[in-house]
Amino acid sequence: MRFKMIALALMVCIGAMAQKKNWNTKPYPYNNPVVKHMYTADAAPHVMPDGRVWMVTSVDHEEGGNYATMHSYHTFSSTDMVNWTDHGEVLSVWDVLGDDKEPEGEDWALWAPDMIYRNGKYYLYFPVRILHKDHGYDEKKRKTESYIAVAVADAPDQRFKVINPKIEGTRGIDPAVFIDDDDQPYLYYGSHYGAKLKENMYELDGKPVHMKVDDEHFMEAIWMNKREGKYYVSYHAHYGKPIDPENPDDPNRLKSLLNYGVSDNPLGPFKYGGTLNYELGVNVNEGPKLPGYDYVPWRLYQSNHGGIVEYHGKEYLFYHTSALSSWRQDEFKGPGTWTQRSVCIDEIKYKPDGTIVPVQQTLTGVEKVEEKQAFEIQLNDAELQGAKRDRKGIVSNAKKACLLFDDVDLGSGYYYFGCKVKQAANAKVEVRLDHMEGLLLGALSLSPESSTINKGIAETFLRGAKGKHTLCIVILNEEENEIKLSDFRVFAGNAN
Ligand code: FUB
Repeated sequence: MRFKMIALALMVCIGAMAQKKNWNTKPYPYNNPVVKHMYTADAAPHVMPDGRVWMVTSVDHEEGGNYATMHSYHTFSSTDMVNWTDHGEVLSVWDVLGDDKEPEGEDWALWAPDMIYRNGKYYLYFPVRILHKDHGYDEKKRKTESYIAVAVADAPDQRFKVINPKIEGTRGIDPAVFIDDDDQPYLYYGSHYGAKLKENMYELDGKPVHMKVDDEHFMEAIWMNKREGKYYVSYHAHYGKPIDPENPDDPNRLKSLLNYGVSDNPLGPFKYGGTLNYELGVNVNEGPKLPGYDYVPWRLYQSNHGGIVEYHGKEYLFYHTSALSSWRQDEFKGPGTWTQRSVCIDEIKYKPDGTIVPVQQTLTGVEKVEEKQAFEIQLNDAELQGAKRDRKGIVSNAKKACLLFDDVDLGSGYYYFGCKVKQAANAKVEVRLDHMEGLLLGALSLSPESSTINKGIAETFLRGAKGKHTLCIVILNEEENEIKLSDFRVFAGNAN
């Protein structure tokens, strides 16, 4: 037995380092991972204005294996969480370098990205990770450099164009972008950093905050999720004790989890909440077990990267495993290697007190989402408080005005609100549930330029817009300049 354990530990270690060939062409027999024709990692999911869930992913390769060969991003979209369309490569390292060459002695790679919609544009945030080869690949001596860059496109399936090759003030990898209900965008990255983004979305607004997360295992891969008014930061937590060949299942052994913390503030401090996702391949009930053991062949201790999205009443964790490459390499007969990862999706469940139940990793994946509601709700004839109607829309110069739309059926979720800005000024437009002080679902920040930006169309993401309600559009207009708005829409309730 002792010999068997030592042999297994060695197999796992050697397996994790060596590059195995992916020779097995048999169709992969399970639903998770969701993309099977290529290797995808580091998924970042969001609901976009077309009502689909989009994710941008890093790409792992058949050859090369090591993370220094990660050079591009793909986007994928789905209407049901099960079937995913590959929209192809949207950015590569060559778009960043501007020509076909890496500078002498440097090895450039693009790691975990994120993508978000704002004011008619899609912004792709990505880390540039440069390995200086002066000391070869000697782990201890080599120098690496990393920072965050931004690219922009008019649609999430188009080629992105770099608009800021290095966001000043950033250092580190794994950017995640989050827009709060008051319309303030935030960028998270590296180990513990969070910062406000300027309205232009490609510069930090002030100094980054070194966020307090009370978990000594915090490592990287921040994701921000807001639920019922609380900010949930989740991240890759690394436990560093090496595997003891005498005790390979020691719970304190080298491993990677996703843990989370909770706060009332998007920049923390965060109180440790627990584990969101166990080690990859652990806690999997179904499927094959490694011969002679009670765990799956792709149980791996390295890297764990998550993204969370709410879609029509359920929350989903996007993470990656190497189940697919393990199948291609050994048909599940030996331990998987950490060479290629693939995106999996499973449901997140909460306890009534708001704590997260660690995700049950599955091979079957999640149930199909089937929505029958209309794509768009056209809003007509609001009751006006502090505003009046003219031929072109709603006009107001009051400090605070309110448009009340009765009986709006938001069903299982409508994800965007929009309107036309005919005459603009510095003001805030808030979308609230039921009344002027009701739950804030989203907001628009208007400026004198808003009537020309995105052809005057202003849009915001709505968080938590479901069920039948009165919708209250509050116009906060401190300077009391005249504002004219029209064509109010609530949309993305179904896939376009
Ligand atoms: O995929 C490359 C790197 O591995 C990511 O940036 C990390 O989060 C880890 O997943």
